[in-house]
Amino acid sequence: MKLTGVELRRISMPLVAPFRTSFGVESTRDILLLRAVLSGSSGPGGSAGESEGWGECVALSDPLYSAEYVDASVDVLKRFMLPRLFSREHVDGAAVGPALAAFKGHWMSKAVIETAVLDAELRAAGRSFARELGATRDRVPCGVSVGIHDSVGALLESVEGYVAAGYVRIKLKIQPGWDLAPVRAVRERFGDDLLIQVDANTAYTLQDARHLARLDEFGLLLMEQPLPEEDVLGHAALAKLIQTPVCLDESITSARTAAAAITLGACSIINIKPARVGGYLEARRIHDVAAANGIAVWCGGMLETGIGRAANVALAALPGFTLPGDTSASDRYYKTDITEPFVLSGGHLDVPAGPGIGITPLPSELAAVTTGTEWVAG
Ligand code: NPQ
Ligand code: MG
Repeated sequence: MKLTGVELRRISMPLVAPFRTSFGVESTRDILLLRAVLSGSSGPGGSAGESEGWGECVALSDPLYSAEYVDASVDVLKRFMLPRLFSREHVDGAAVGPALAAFKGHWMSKAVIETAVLDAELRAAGRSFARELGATRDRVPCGVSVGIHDSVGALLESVEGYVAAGYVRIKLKIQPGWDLAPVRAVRERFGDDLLIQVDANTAYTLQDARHLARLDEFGLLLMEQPLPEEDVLGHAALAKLIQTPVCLDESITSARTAAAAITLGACSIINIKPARVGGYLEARRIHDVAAANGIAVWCGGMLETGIGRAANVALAALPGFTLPGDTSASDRYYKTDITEPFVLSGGHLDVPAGPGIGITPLPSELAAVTTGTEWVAG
């Protein structure tokens, strides 16, 4: 197959409520979607030898979660990544990572093009993304990420709604000044059986170890990324000082960094976000490394639309994903999704089973949120 062109489409998606984390608050997601067109395909899904696939770039508007941001993604794709792929006579999903390996970082940009090419390839072959990755389940249990609220009362009201909706695990965003009180309140209100974890998005330092140990009494599943991205050794030290299992998110950018973090004792659980590690194929390698080391993994989320969500749900169906992920239903974030919505049923989402990622944007919903499109010809 040859990559003949790519459509870069920007959409603006209003969130049902502002989402606040330790690094900022956002009420609208400005998202880059990528539609890859490949020729020379054969198989049930390919019409006239042409096939297309979709990917969603999870980069945020500002470089606050990680160094990446959405305008930079457009730039690096157009200027460096797409030309390199267009110059190849043969491109398929497995070839994208190696072809782009010389470019440092830019994991989210690498992930979006790899995913779109994989989707196109698998659609043409009539094979599902979930099967291709090695999924062993047809539905996955779902957790929800709950932002920092203005008051504990408002937080309890939000959590109440998510528990009523059926979410099997609650993740509370924390930061200095918003940690012990909200966690205690949620634990007291909903009882010891509720699965609760916290995510600090790098807001603490090792000096806070004694304070963070005060969360031990609440029986949390895990504490996600309390320290800076580069502070892997700090996490290893912290893990010895607290009872709550340490989980890494931002620090894990590849199977190699995952192996190092595990060896150093910096984490006993990993949040796998495919886009943060350059794509679903590297995500699967991290899953494999973790499984071989007895490390549990779960699938993170970046407030994806149905396009990104479909692929995440497929990954979350792999056997090593033994903890519920941030694979929430569409209505957790958006009143109207750009795909058929993902709806929670008994706390689970179904894994799409159709060819490729198994879902495509609905033309009218997509048009309604589109702020710009650009065709990049190969
Ligand atoms: C995390 N995601 O696990 C991220 C952080 C994140 C679901 O908690 C707008 C504002 C978009 C804040 C996407 C979840 C965001 C955001 C992701 C935070 O760390
Ligand atoms: Mg996180």
